[in-house]
Amino acid sequence: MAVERTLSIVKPDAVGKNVIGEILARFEKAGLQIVAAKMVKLDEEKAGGFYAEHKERPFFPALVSFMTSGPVVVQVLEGENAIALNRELMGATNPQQAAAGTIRADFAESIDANAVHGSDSAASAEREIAYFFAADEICSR
Ligand code: RTP
Ligand code: MG
Repeated sequence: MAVERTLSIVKPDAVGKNVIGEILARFEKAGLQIVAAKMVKLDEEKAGGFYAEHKERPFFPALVSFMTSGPVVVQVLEGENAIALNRELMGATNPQQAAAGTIRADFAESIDANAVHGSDSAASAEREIAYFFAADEICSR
């Protein structure tokens, strides 16, 4: 397995619940390293551009509205198999279908307010990391 990087976002609902640390601890305990991190308040343009692949979907306006409703914590996670490992730790998009012990099962309220984002492929990870971080803001250890 290769060392990969993936983009993770602690979404506004989880920031509002004060569980940023609990979520980041799960990544570290699973062997992923946080190699970049920042808290930002997204505006409509930044959130809409991030989720551009969903632009035509009926849930897009609600998604943008939710993602701009409060600050988020954006991170780059690095480690073996980081992209799939993070998706496993997150659990299914709809928390009602998320496996027990996953981040979404434990912290998410609904399919709209679902605590975390994680890149879904190597191509997405590359685009999403560059969308939020300059190369010199990422510190591999
Ligand atoms: P994310 O991109 O946020 O990590 O979530 P994901 O890969 O698990 O799900 P994705 O299909 O990429 O959808 C992005 C976000 O849009 C909302 N969504 N709502 N009502 C619906 O049918 C629906 N489908 C997706 C979710 O909040 C999801 O996280
Ligand atoms: Mg997605």
